[in-house]
Amino acid sequence: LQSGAGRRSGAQPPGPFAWPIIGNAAQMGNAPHIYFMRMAKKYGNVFQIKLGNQTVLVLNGAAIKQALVKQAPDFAGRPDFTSFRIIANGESLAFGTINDLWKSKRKVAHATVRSVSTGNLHTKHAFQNHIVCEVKELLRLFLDKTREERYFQPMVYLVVSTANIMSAVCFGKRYSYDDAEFQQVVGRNDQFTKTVGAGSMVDVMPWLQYFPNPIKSLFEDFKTLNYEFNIFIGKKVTEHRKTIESSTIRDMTDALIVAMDHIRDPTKGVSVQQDHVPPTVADVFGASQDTLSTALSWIILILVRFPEMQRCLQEEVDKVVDRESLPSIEDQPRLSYVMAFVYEVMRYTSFVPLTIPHSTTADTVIMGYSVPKDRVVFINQWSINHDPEVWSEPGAFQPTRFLRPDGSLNKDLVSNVMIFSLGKRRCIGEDLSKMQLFLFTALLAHQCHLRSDPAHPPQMDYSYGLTLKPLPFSIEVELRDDMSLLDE
Ligand code: HJJ
Repeated sequence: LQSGAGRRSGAQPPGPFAWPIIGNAAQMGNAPHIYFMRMAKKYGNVFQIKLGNQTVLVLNGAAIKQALVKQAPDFAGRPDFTSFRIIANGESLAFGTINDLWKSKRKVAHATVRSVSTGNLHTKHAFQNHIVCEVKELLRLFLDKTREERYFQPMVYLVVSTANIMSAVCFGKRYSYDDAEFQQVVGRNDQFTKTVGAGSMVDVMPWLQYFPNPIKSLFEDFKTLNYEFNIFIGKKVTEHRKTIESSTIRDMTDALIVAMDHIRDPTKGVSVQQDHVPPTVADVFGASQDTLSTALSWIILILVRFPEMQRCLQEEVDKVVDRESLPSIEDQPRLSYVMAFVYEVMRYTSFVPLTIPHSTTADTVIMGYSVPKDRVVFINQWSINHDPEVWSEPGAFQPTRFLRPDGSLNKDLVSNVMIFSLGKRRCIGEDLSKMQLFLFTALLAHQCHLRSDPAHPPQMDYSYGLTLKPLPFSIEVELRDDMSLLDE
């Protein structure tokens, strides 16, 4: 009756020897997902480690779908981490615990994100328009920087650029590249990502925040950035509430106000119902600008590192789109190589190597091992994207692995890439992200050549956090045509 995944109590998961006080923290080093790959080879897809005095269950490969999909309710919790309590004052949907109120809010958040992006043909075109406008601004800036400095670092501009796309969607406003307030709000993704990534020191050894040390100061910076981020979002929501007319929804904040004010927390009295809008806007705006700027920086890094990829992309885009128009969502079915490239960037970089940490909501059993309630669970997405049983040469960058012999996109194979998680906690921005990455890549290939600085060839190294960020690198940009569509 029972498979390996039954509910019968089983043995403790195996795992490496843990040192006193720090446990396995030192072995994880600055690439925990790689350490976990090694441990999975030795102990199997389910094993446990110790971080500080906390036991952490690590799931790899096939165990991930089993936990997040087949045993979804048991594995949908979030640990009560020190850093998670700071984000949106502990009201974040993405980092918060699961309950009935959470389920209603997630449903509304998901529907609202769709309603301003990929919901229907009309919203898709409005969203596309925001993206195209912002890519034009970005290319103008890239050309200016190339003229002024020749080689420049693109990362900060990519952050402002993706934040602007979501600012247009969320608030109906874009900011200039040198707006100091906006830079302050969106310019500290490194601190955010390092503090909330799986294995973050302050979460596994909370006592570190109580005496002077580098982890304490990182955490202090994290608190400041969240405080200022919340003020920025709070102001936006207040302005919107003052001027909203429910007959004309201007942007996502308006849409969320209309949709979320009906939601009641049954555990609270009528007079103390919270405003659910600010934390939801913070999650959508924060998550999209951090993850999409990271994705774009990897795309650009790979384009300059492998110039032949640029040529392949341009060849396909040139077959489908003429010089008098720009690539659009209608072209997507015929731009299979562009989509294959985007999927290969997601697979190869796996720039969200581990999901936001989960926790168990009940005593349970996975693959024959018993796991108690409230166990911290790390989900190693990297292990799926680099599994040699699934991918030939997983360490090689090969977009064509996703193409069928007739050149069409292999839909079955792309669904094996895991970067948006699975199950009850899966990303609500997946469709939005894929559309944005497709357009960005197609527009870049159609409009320009990118080259790296030969004095500083691009590295594939990264800094670890919730998202893996490439190390700083420099590029130059040249338009493909003198007659530019950018002037229109
Ligand atoms: C932020 C960067 C922030 C929030 C939210 C409230 C929802 C990469 C993966 C998921 C992203 C998860 C989410 C992040 C929320 C940021 C982000 C920043 C302040 C925030 C798996 O994003 O610098 O500040 O406050």
